[in-house]
This record gives sequence, C-alpha cells and structure tokens, in this order.
Amino acid sequence: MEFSKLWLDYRKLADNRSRVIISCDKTLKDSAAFEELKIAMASMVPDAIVLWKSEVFDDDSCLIVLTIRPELSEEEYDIAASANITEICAGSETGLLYGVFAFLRKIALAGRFISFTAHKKPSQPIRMLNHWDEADGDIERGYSGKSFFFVNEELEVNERTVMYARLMASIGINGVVINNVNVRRKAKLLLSIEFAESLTNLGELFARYGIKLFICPDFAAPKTICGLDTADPLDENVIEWWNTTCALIFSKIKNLGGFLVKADSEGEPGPMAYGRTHADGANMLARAVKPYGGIVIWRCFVYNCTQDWRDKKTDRACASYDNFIGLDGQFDDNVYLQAKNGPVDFQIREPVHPLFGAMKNTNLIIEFQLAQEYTGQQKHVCWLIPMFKEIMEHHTRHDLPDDRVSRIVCGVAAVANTGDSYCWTGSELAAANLYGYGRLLFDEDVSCTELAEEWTRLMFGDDEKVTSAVKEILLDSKQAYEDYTVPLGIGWMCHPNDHYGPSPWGYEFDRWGTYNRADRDAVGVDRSASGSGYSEQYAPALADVYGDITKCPDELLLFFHRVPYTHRLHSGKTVIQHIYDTHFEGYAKAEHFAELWHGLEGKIDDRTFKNGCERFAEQLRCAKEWRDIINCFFHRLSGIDDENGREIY
Ligand code: GCV
Repeated sequence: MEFSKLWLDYRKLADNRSRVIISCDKTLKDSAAFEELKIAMASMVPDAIVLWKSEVFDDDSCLIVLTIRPELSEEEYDIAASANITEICAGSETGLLYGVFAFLRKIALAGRFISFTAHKKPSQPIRMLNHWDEADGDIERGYSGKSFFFVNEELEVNERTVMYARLMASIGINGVVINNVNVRRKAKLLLSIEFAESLTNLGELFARYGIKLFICPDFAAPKTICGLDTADPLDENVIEWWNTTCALIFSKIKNLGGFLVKADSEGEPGPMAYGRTHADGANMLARAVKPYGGIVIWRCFVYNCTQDWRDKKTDRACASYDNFIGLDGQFDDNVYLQAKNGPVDFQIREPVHPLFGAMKNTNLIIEFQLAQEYTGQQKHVCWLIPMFKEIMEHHTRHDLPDDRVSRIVCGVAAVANTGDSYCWTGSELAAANLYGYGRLLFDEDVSCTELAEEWTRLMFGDDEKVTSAVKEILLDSKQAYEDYTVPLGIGWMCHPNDHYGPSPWGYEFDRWGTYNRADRDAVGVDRSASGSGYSEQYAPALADVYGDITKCPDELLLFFHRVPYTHRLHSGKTVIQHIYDTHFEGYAKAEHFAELWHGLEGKIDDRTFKNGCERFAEQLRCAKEWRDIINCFFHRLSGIDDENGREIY
C-alpha cells in the first residue's frame, strides 16, 4: 500500500551547486544520519552529486561534516551551519540523527542553505508512542486504517516500517510500544518464540533510528502461554517463568526496552486477583527485565467499570489516585507509572491528573491520546498540541522545587494515531498532532504557533494563503471542538462504545462511572470536599480553587460542581447561556474552517484537498448534530430560552 512521506518529502532548495560532500568518520558511513542526509540532499539539491569526503572543495561545493563528540550527551546535538559549510556534532549516532533532522528542517523551511547555530538536547528523556494494534491487524480506537506492524498475524518489517522509523526519529520519538495494552488473541504470543525473529528484526530497525522497542505482555502469560494454574506475581513458579522468558527474549531482541502493562483494568488480568498489589505485580516484572536494562511501564488507568449509576459515592475520577497513592515509594527504580493526562479518560477538557506531584517517590510518565477517540476521530480537525502544552506547563502547586508537570514526569507517552492509510493518520491534518507531539517533547520551548506554521510549511510548501489558513484552522480547532461538544468540563456526552457523535445520556445510566447528572434543576458532578471529595486529591492550594464553586475556573466548573442552569460563571454569563452560545459559536467556527479549506483548491495537491473536503463535510454534519442535540437537551431540561432568540430544535 502506498504511503506519504509526510514532512520528510524533501523539496528542492534554491541551490544549484554540483557537489554536496558529507564528511565523517568511516564508521558513520553506515549510520542512519548519513543515509538520511544522502536521501535528503538527492532531493533538495538534485543536480548535485553527493559524495563521502572529497579532495575537491570549491565554490560549487557544499560541505556537511558529521562528528561524534563524547562530551555531548547521547541525544544532544550541536549545529554550526553556513551556506557552504555545516558542522553537526552529537554525543552518539542517535544525537547525530537528531542533529541531521534539525538541520534538514531548518533548510527545508528556509528553502536554501543558511547560516544558523543550534544546540539542543531533548526536554523529556522518555518520548514514547503507544500503538493499540492487534495481531490480527485491527487497531483499537484506530481511525487511520489497519495496523502496518501486524499484517496477517505476522509482524512486518518493510518499506513502510522503515519510513515510520524515519518519521518518528525526525520528531525525536525514542520508544515505541507496538501492540495494544488490551492484550488479545494472538498478541498474547508476543512473548513466545513464534514472534522472536520478527521482533528482533523490528528491534534492529528501530535501534538504527534511536527507538527502543516495547511490547505489552499478557500479565497472565504464565497461564496462557506456559499452562501454569496461576499468574500470582509472588508465586515461585510464576517468577521463575518470567525470569526465564525474559532471559530468552532479551537475549534475542537486543533492542527490547521492556514492557507496558495494563493490569486489573477493564477486564485485563493483574495482581489483584491474587490479593497482591500493583507494586507486587510491577516489581516482579521489573526484576525479570532488570538484568537486561529493561523497564516496566505500569498504567494507572484502574477503576471500577461495573459501577451502579445510582451510587453517588463512587467517583471514577478518584479511582486512579486512590489505587496508587498508597503505593508511593514501593516501586522498583525501573518501574514507571503511566497516568493519563486527566483522571478519567482523554476527554476534551479534564483537570490534570492528581497523581502528578502527589506521588513524590515514584517514576511517573504522562499519557496523552493522539488517536482522537473522544476528540473527533480524525474526521474532525482537532489539533491537541496547545492542550498538551498547557498540561505540561501546569503548576501542580505541590511543594517541589519546580511544580510543573513537565518537571515532575520522567517521560511522556501518547496513544498513536497512525495506521496504514496513505497519509498515515486517516486525515491529512491529523498528522499535525503526531508531528507537534514529538517536537514538543524534544523542545518544550517551541510555541504552538511556530509548530503549526512549521508543520504546514513542511507539508504544503510556502504559499502564504495555505500557511495562514491551515495555521488558523489548527490553532483554533481544539477550542471549536470543545465549544460545539461538551460544555464546561462535563465530558462524556458521546455515543456509547464508539465514542463518536452526541448522546447526552448515552452513558448516564450505565456502568462506566461517567455521569453528567443533568436533570431539570442542575447539571454537573459535585466533586468538592462535601461531594465525592475528588478535589481534595490536589495540593491544598489547588484543592481550594477546584473545591470552591466561586473560585473554580469556568472551563472545569461542571467537572467539579453541580450547579443550577442559572448559575453565573466568572464570564458573567449563566451556565445555560454559555452552553447555547458556545454551541452556536463552535459550529460557526467549524463552518469557517471548512470555508478556509475550500479556498485552498488548486493550491495544495488534489489528494490532500479532497481528503480535507470529505473530512470537513463530516465535521460540519456532526458538529451541527452536537450543537442541536446538546442545546435541545439542555433547553428541554431547563426550560430556559436562549436570550438571543436563536432557534433551538
Ligand atoms: C485500550 C478507554 C478506551 C479503551 C482503551 C482504554 C485504555 O476506555 O475506550 O479502548 O483500551 O481507554 O486506555 O486502556
């Protein structure tokens, strides 16, 4: 299946030199950095021959020198570029590759060789993608086609996976989990000899691009693969089985980074079935992978998914913190707890997860979701990077030298939004999420405006109209989506199961713990100290803000409080009027995006243009449905008319 090169489709520079010389030590000639430069130069300076070293260096030559400098850390690079000579130095081959990509990005954006200097090392040490791919090729919450890792139940290493590794390295991703955290069917066999060879090959490919390979193992593997009658993490036979299995797979798959585990969550097996704790389970695996430098990433997405909706005491938002806070300090040093960015589940608006900053003696990773499960499923444009940046910069108000999430976590993961569609992400514009995510983790200082502009120009060239339209769409899209979908942090008004489109009570009388408690008098969930107590999971200064109806920020009001429709927000509007206004405004923004896009006909390639037109048509249809169903729902419940007299169906 054909695929796009996305932002690595190197365009011709304004340069007519006939010679590009890449000078480096012989040992670097086989490196991915050298190869990438060769590929790029062949397209960017198509009239030139690309040479490794050369006796001749004249006005018609351009020289790029690659050097390893041991005083730089592994992923750190240093660039000194001029129109004729560029030196890229780094601490390792991976750092060199990052330097090469940074150099290529800079000259691609300038359209010619330019003078500049750059010195960077990544802001986040662990920069991961979590694929929810199944061995049979399906992708859980996948909106971009089938898996390109698993084809016909086999693990593939092919041109597409090479392109994938190049794309990921170009944005600085250094860890990839290839299979779903819900370990189903044949994926359970990933730990067995059956997959060892293909995992080895994929691991080698990834290693060349500085990416560690991770898998999600079946926690119950001692039962499902080995036939033991238990998977109890403290059982000697179980421990022995994991030790032997890890010795085998780590010796074969040299670039294996370790495991990502979803345990005791939504039906996945885990230690609790044996009366053991999450620390018992995670540490047992961590000890098995430790001799090989492996790590275990253990998810905190644990809650009761068989709740009674009438039970107002149980609050899903509290669950993750409640399950893990008591275990702080009990995890081995090669265990990382991975918590979602918010306490519930990747809604368009949630408060930041309360474990960040509270769990002071545990390695933490924050998990975002690029796959737009609740944010328009890659049919709606919803550029999530401003939200990710805001969350990373959020002050937890815990007593720490630097209380920002970005300083508390040891790394970041995101559920991938890729598949085997031509443009990788189903929607051409959704690739901006993937790009922005990696770039932001590598360089936290880059602004969203810069990222939007950079991505647009790398993808579509320098036409001002295109840049300005796409940039505007990206930058305003998240707010528009929030406006025409769920108001004031309430979340979850989507269709059950597929999570697409409006259904205000779709989850209301169900077991999943995701309620809005809307009735004729009021809406929202009381999570203050006198309600479920969730607000108390934050540091006192924040608990005070969230728990107090007069201080709680508008955008989170209904997440934390249950209020009458006539409650006045800080904005001065009543809740009901805010709901009506944002829904009309959000839809109008979506209409505006579609118009901007249609204005680009002939300025971007047909395939991309059509892809956008189809998606915007669906976004408009669905946004209208959201607007009308949500407005109508609250109009009927509250009986309060829109003060601007607009028609509410
Ligand atoms: C992989 C939500 C999604 C599930 C997902 C789960 C998780 O519940 O709907 O598809 O399962 O989150 O993050 O584990």
